[in-house]
Amino acid sequence: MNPTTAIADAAVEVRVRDPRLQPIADKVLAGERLTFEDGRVLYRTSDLPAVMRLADVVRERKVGPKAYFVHSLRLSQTNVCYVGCTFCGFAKRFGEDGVWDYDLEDVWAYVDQHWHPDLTEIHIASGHHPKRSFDYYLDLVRGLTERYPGVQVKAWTAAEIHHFSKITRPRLTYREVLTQLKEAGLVAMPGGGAEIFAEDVRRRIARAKVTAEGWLEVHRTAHELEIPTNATMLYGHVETLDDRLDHMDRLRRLQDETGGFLSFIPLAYQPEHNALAAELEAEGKRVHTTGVDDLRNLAVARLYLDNVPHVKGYWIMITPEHTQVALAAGVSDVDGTIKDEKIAHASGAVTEAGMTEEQLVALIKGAGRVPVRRDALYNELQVFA
Ligand code: V47
Repeated sequence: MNPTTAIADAAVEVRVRDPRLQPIADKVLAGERLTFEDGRVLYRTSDLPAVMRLADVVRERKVGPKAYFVHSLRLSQTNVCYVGCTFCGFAKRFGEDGVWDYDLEDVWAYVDQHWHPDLTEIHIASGHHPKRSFDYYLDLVRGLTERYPGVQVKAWTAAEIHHFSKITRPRLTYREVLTQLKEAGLVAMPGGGAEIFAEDVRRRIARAKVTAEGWLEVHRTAHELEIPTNATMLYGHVETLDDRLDHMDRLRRLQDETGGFLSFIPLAYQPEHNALAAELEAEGKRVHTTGVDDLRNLAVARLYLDNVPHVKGYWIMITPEHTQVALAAGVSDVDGTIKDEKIAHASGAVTEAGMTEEQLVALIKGAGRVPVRRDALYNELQVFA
């Protein structure tokens, strides 16, 4: 190991023990873009503290001392899904135990049951239902928007938008589907369904889902229609580190084109009650992501995705404790109250299904940051100075 090298600009100093990190640190401090090869070094260096510190510098430059959360409700109007992604423990078929499939009245009753006066976001993600028509989804968005004024509907992953396009006759384009959803009240889109873009992995874990190109095209179209979106990456299963970089690289290129991504959310694979977990178990490879991998992955994302405003630590999948530490590794957003998470918990997530605002504020303050309650579009609603 070379002697410690201090790299400084006017405001910050980052100590680097691995000499391979030195040119990368120089670039980060100069605000220059990192290459794929730089990403490989970041994923492999043993000097994780320096990687985290560099990511923290980038975060600080983007948002200062603030860390964001949203008062949000998760809504999955159904878990009926026939796509068969092997990492998923959430999907059910008709007639199976634990299946649900809400009519619109059930959706309103669900929201009423979980209602909170500070709620500003309903985040919807569900399954690819083989029988519901596109009109049902339009009525759902319209109904939520009319019934709960002030609440923003952030709905459906690109995979579901692709599904809506497939079920319409004559078939609607992504642009037509999104235009109609926007007219019905859709404000933003979540980032799910991205999984891993690399074709060989996608074929193994999400064979019948929208392709990587399709996912990116849906988001490109949403951005063109001024619907901001998020992006996720499912990691910690059978992908390689290069696959992760390739995934982020494709997102970075799209963001260069459109600027429509608000936030990037790495999703740590939850390895229980799903087919992939059983496959990995049989190969003796079923493991949960480690805290070190979670932190490194978030830090690399912050450094690589220089054009995305926020990196989100998803406490549901990496625990509130790791999320708090992640606020020192590039994370500027901790998602939100959520209240009733179903997808990760169907695959064994050990966290609660929701957190209170008080808990989130304490989590952020405990990391030395200023909590900011935001809406789905990152408008600041309350600063907890
Ligand atoms: O689309 C499914 C993933 C996503 C598992 O946009 C799994 O703000 C890990 O998209 N292990 C839903 N992941 C969650 C999601 C999300 C979460 C937080 C914030 C945002 C946002 C979006 O979860 C699915 C799928 O990609 N998923 N099963 C599993 N076993």
